[in-house]
Amino acid sequence: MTHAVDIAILGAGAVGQLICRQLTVAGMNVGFIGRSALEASQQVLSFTPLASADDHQQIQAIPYSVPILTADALDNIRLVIVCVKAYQVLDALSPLLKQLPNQCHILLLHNGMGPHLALAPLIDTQTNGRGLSLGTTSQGVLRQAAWQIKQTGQGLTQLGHFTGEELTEHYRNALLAAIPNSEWVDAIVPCLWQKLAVNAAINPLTALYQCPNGILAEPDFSGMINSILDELIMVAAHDGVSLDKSFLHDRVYQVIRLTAGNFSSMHQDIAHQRRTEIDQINGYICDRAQAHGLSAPVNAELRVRVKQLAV
Ligand code: KPL
Repeated sequence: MTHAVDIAILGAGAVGQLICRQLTVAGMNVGFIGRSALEASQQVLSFTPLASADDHQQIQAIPYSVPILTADALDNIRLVIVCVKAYQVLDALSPLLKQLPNQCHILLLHNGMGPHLALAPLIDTQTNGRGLSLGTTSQGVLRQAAWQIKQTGQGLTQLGHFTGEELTEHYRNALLAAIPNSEWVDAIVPCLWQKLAVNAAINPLTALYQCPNGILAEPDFSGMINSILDELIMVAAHDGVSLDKSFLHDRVYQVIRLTAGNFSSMHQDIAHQRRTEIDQINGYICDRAQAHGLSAPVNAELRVRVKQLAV
């Protein structure tokens, strides 16, 4: 017996495809929301798992197929996982809100912060029972071709409620069972700020200095990284989130060590002349500073410099 697809993924980038693979393997009925009615109704994807230390043979790519859903066929969807870039969230999701059933829950899973603030008022909790959860993942994954990804690292995934109706226990348990090293946290916003700190420190510096993450361990960068974190901690405190400097500092340097050979997503965006997420990373710190009548000059300068690179 085939079951109707009830989990939809919006955004078939590296993270979207990884989550899709993990939910498929766990037996969930998952599909991608297509960009046009002309797309195939099934898409063949390729997933290469992470090699373990005991794997002496070459790891084989695994082909599998997933339904592509059109925007007019979303009646059975109960959970949408949004994995597009942060700057695409509102444009991609807003037109779908009226097509999705009222009881459909939305989970945002992207780098950077910001879209949740604009989206929250659109999630009309009183009348339609919709809810919004947020998440962050540090799983390493590389997109090798349009529908081909390779897992490159393990990492923590944190999910939690933000506003409106809570995600039902059924879907919460399904997500936690499917995504390795994942947890449901009581307060997700501080977790997003912690991840933002990692991206705010690593991404613009690797993009500006055209280097892999590991180079940032050199002492030349420590003053800059400290200033980025100090401003972020000050702004987060005005947003009601208290962050510990030594914890954040350790976390940034741990990621620099663990991903030393990798090029950050912002470095890759610049290298491929794609739009970056600077507005949702260091830019978010500046925007929240401004909302509180403050300034974050170091993050503001990085925002300007990265934008200059992108033209
Ligand atoms: O998330 C990342 C990114 O590149 O966007 C880090 C953690 C910095 C790893 O490269």
